[in-house]
Amino acid sequence: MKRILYFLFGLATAAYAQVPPKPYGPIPTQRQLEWHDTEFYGLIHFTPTTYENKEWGYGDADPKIFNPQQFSAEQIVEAAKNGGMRGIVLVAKHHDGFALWPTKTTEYNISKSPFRDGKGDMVREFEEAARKHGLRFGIYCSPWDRNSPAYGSPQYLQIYRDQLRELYTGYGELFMSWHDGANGGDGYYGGAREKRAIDNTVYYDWDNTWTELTRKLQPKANIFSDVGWDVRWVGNEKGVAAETHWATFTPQPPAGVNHAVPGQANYPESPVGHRNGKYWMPAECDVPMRKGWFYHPEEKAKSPEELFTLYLQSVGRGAALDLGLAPDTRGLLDDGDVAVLKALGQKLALTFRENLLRGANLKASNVRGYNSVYGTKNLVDNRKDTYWATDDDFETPHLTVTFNRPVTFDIFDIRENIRLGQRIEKFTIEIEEDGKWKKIHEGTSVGARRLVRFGQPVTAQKLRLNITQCPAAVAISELGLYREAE
Ligand code: FUL
Ligand code: CA
Repeated sequence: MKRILYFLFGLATAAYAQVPPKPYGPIPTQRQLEWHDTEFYGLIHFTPTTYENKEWGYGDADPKIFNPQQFSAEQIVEAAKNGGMRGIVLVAKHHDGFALWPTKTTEYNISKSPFRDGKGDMVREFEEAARKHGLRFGIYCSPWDRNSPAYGSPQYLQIYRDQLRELYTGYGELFMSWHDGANGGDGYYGGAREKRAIDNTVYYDWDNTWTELTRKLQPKANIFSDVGWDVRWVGNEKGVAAETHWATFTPQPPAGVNHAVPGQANYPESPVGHRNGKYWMPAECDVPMRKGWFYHPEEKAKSPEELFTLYLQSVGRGAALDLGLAPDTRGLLDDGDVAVLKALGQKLALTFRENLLRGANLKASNVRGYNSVYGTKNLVDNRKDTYWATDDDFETPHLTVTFNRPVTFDIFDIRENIRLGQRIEKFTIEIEEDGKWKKIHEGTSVGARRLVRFGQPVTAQKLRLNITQCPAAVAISELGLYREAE
């Protein structure tokens, strides 16, 4: 009898030990998971507006001024790649309405410019360069169009949708469809030169555009806007998420509308998100590398150090960094910008080259079902699908790290297995000093990634991670300890 009981108990634990933790709250789709992996990408603004030295073209610039004689998508994409970016979003049409591809939808397009004798397609050139260098490609097609005579009428919506259709069908798989909330105002509008107001809660009919076009033609494209369907705007153009960043969010529809629409949601909560929000809708942190989104000769690039800090405050908070790149009138990135990107890329690569935790002893206070499938070795195998998990009733475990000898570090890296949702709410990091535990950090949300910068080098032989608040079993994919490169 006893043996049978033991046997049954054994079977039950073995079965339980195979069961992964249940997801907590909303979880990312496959397309969002791939977006999280992209982490850091670029946003390129280059239109006749560049030649006017403006930020918002009025829509009346002569296409003849768009004459980038040395244009090289290769140079720009390579610089982005050297900077550590994994994707490029091209502004295929900005508010000025000038299309960078030979569209059938408007005369106001690249074929009317001297570029490649009117036979050029810049969307194609960027797309090809991006794919050649292994970067993902996405597009931004501005809904506001200050050139179109039809803007403001129902006819324009048709034009805008046709533009999206051309972009969605002509340039391979897109990882993002970027839409901004800038809406209406004054413009050229085919010569009318007037102010046109639209009701952005209904005019663009986003539900149908995104359901009928984007989802069908580009199922891998993450829809971005201030309240996009996949990725939300962080609510500032500084490139930073809040210290606590929840990937979950509940958009609040404006009064009288039953769905939230872009251009409406400058919520104070956008940088933080909503704990236990209704949707998985992580933040994108966009910021130009220079002061403006377009190139202006008098402005200069942020330093590699500033950009590295922005990386820590965006990617390092479980969001993504979208860095604006501005080609100059030659059609190239400024040499100084190229050098800054190279320095940034080197700093990122050198900093994260060697995970000091590899080779250390990692001992957890609990491992799910005593099963090595969920053991701590998963924390340093450089794979997101393998993870350390605890039993369901074990929500506040700790993990003790012991090195052979004292090590010096200043960056801590932790990633949750977000396939199971965002779980951790609070954690602390301690080091052993003179035989006693000393707290060196208190943190909150983790999600896709949390990078902790200690501000000064810390030397220790023993370190402890305490998960102090978590509503479910812990599921951590990766841990790292690094030394910031000069
Ligand atoms: C905003 C636009 O109004 C700016 O011009 C720029 O394109 C920025 C990235 O998005 O909504
Ligand atoms: Ca892993």
